[in-house]
Amino acid sequence: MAKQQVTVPDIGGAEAAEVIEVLVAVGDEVAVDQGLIVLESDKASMEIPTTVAGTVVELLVAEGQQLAEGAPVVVIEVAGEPGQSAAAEEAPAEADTGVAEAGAAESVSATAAEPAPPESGPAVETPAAATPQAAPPTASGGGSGGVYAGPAVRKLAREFGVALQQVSGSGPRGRVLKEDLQQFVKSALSGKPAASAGAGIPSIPDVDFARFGPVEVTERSKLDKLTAANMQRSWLNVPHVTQFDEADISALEEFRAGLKSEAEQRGTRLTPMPFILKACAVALRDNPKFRSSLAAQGEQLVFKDYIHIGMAVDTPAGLVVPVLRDVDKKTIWELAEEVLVLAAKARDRKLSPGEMQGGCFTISSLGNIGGNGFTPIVNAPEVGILGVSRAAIKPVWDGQGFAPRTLLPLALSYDHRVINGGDGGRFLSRLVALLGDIRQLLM
Ligand code: CAO
Repeated sequence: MAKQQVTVPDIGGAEAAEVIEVLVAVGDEVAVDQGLIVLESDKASMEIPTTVAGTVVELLVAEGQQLAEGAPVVVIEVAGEPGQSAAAEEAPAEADTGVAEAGAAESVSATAAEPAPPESGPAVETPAAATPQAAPPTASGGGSGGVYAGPAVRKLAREFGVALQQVSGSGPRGRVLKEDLQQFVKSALSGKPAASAGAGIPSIPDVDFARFGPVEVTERSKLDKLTAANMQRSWLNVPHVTQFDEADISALEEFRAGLKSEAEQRGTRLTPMPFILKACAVALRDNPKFRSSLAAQGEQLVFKDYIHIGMAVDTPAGLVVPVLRDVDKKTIWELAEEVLVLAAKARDRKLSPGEMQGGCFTISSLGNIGGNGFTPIVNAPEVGILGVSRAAIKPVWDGQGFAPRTLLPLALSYDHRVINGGDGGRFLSRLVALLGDIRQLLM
């Protein structure tokens, strides 16, 4: 089998460029156009592809080396029948075949072409044959494996000594952008916690509202500021989808009304919330993805074998989310009591940190306040949240006429990285069925 040496093509006028990533190893099978190394000059980073297919038998470069046009990169034992395998040989009109003897190996270099600017174009774009490519962001190398980032960002991270896993990426598919890295370094230097992903987005400028009329300025509570940061982090990181439906809770409401005096005797209050919690527990049991969380930079899903549900509570100090544990194992009366206790504790600011941790899913009910729908923000790293609005009696066609039914509007938001529309539809339909016929909660 013939051996051929692949050399560095014209790299867009740069005298020399640094090898910032070696993409192949000895023994690797490579196809035509597959990237061999990533070079970075002052102007651009570019992937140097092979013009021949075969097996890498010699690696002639190392990271950190400066390479100029014509420098040898690898020796490839060409695949296929001798004499007919090299793409460069078969397309001499397109490729600069500038063949030179290098030991037993012929030398081929990639076509001279203007390198694209770094980080341009989608990472999956098919490269033009035998042309230095603007290097796509990779998820390997540089001690930051699993992180999606371009070579320029990787280089900068190396220079700063930053492990890219620590940086939240605000680019497409969570890619770490230069701005994310800059923000991370800035935060680290200032001693403040790293800003949320999206640090690269333009900020909204401060406006002097007093120019337009009298104003009053107040300091925001710690809780308010924490909630704001959490909301922004979730909103920027999680691709949200929200699905809507209405549950016919006429029978549930009748049942609940019948239990009013028993609730009084027990010294408690029975709102729709315990039933909604129980219905969610059954739907979560049956749809495990809704009780999962992403881990290892999106490489893994952690499925939780417990059903703890957070409940958003509106308090004068701000929003808090206590977590009811093992909802699937508790009775409606136990849940009713726990809702009252946790809501009271939340309003009195008596919740311990432990009582606000460990949720798999959240319910946010504005049923006592009003509105017929809203799109709740997922409480990341959870992947789903149910928004409950105010039930109302509406005419519903029963096949013969319109009948008054009590309908409860539900909005299910979820993380589309984990849950697709089918999963979401199944979860919500199950909830609607469970709340429409609460006997099913026993099954
Ligand atoms: N439709 C119609 N009525 C409803 C209802 C609904 N979906 N949900 C509750 N109600 C009724 C209750 O039945 C109760 O009336 P009765 O005593 O006559 O039965 C009344 O509204 C008040 O209920 P409640 O709010 O005190 O109790 P709850 O169990 O429904 O909810 C809690 C508890 C803590 C979730 C709620 O008080 C709360 O704080 N909700 C706000 C959550 C929030 O802010 N979410 C937004 C987060 S994002 O900013």
